[in-house]
Amino acid sequence: MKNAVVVIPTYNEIENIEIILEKVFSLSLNLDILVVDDNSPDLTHAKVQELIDNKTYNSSLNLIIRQNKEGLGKAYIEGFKWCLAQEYTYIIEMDADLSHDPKYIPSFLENIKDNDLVIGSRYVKGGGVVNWSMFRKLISFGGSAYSRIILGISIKDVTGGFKCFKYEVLKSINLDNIMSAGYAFQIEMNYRTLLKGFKVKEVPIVFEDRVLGKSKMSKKIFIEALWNVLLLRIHKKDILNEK
Ligand SMILES: Nc1nc2c(ncn2[C@@H]2O[C@H](COP(=O)(O)OP(=O)(O)O)[C@@H](O)[C@H]2O)c(=O)[nH]1
Ligand SMILES: [Mg+2]
Repeated sequence: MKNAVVVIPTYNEIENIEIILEKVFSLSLNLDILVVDDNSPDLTHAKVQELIDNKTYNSSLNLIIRQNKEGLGKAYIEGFKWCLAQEYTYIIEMDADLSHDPKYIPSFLENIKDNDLVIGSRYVKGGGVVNWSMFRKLISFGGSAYSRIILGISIKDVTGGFKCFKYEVLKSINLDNIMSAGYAFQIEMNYRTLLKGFKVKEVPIVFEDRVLGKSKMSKKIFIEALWNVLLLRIHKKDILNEK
């Protein structure tokens, strides 16, 4: 088994990609990185390919280019399948836009030893949000509360995208059955992890809104999340019986 990999989905992150890669690799933690790009028109993937070709990070940097923009969930599923095939013990998810500070990765890797999923959480003691609009705070906090109530779970930050899975968790979830393409993906992965009986821990992170590039949040993604939480609850039994 290999050690740990950080999966970073990208869509038009040309201003951020080099900075985030440098920050993660400068932790010197024996981590690999997989960038999953949905054929970004701003050529984020070409920048990554250039760094691979120049061997800037030896062989630690990897890239998957997908044909079309299909949402963060689909990008992660393809990335996770690659990580499982490569047999990484720990698989970390992280945004490219510098909202997730890599300085928390050591605490994730420490906590994952006794847990199966570690979630970087804005809503536990010590966590927080910096520079987000009132509107985004409301969607995020409200979305977590809504999911908690409908799904009957106790995770405080259900929608966050900075987390660390053990290999066994991703291996046990049937990734082809994931319904959510947008940000509901995060909720769905948490729910499926809990239903499998795995141990989940939240560790505090301070999330900072992006300075460069644009958010891909949309009304469609928001509605999918509301709807899919209900679908997940309705299909709870099927998910429990899934192989
Ligand atoms: N590959 C891929 N990445 C995406 C897609 N949508 C968003 N992302 C990436 O997912 C991460 C989170 O997206 P972002 O727009 O920052 O979401 P926000 O922080 O909730 O506003 C960023 O790294 C995006 O580039 C997509 O459709 N495909
Ligand atoms: Mg963001």
